Amino acid sequence: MPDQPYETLLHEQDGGVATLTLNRPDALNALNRQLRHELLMAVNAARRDGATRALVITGAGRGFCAGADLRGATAERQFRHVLSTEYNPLIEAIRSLPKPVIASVNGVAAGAGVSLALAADIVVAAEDARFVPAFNRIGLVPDSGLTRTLVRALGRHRAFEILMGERQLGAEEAQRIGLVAAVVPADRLAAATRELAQRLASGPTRGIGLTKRLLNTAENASLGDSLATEAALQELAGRTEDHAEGVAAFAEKRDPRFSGR
Ligand code: T3D
Repeated sequence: MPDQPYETLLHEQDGGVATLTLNRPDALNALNRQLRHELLMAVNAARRDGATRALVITGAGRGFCAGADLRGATAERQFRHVLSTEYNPLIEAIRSLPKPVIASVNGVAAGAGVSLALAADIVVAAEDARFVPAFNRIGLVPDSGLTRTLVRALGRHRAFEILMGERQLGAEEAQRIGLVAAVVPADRLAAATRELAQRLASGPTRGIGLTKRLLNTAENASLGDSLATEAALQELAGRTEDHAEGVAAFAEKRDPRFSGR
């Protein structure tokens, strides 16, 4: 594979960490068809690549992602088709990726850019990052999973207030309400993201992937179904080399060295 197989996306591999940088900075990394396609290809490539044990998504320049590319937008757009075939598969690919996904929000996230950031498993943001739902400012409804994410995280009243853009949602408030895990000075974002990603990439990858599956299931499941799925996936996690290594490390009073197997 060439070093840079994409045109609107930069791919960087550092040990077990793959970083995808949305690279249309002049448009604040707005999602045109090509970027949507390349992002989906890259997430699927990370799924297949056994060496990748954590995925970072970030933006080039001063923005994370301004949502759908509005340049040349017309009323004739096929919204349902584009959402079903491009945005939704991307969100599902991120949520179901059996590896941790970190959104490193380096500036403004708007519209589907907010949905993209919050589809990640953990969000780290620069102090000057902001989350602008933006949909209703152009007469659209939230999409790419944002209504579900916000209602579950915040309840419907707060979700409504945020979706109406009643106030700017800055990084610190996003952290306070639980959407963002950490807020760091802009010049520390890359390093803080790298540290977190490397830590996650050296974890028990299969167990982490199974944990994601459990969280996805738990969002909809009854207690009985959750308990049964936990038991079934524990059977899988309990047979990994990383579980054996974790137990051995405990007995030997040392840090575990997880291989991801
Ligand atoms: O059709 C479908 O794909 C359906 C799916 C829809 C999902 C959605 O995401 S709908 C929501 C779409 N996004 C927006 O409505 C956000 C539009 N942008 C903004 O509101 C503002 O740009 C921001 C709040 C994000 C940032 O504001 P600010 O003042 O920091 O930057 P700016 O000056 O507005 O933008 C900088 C440049 O980026 C500017 O280009 P220029 O004039 O310097 O050449 C601007 O046009 C460009 N840009 C920003 N957002 C977009 C964009 N270009 C294309 N598409 C954008 N979404």
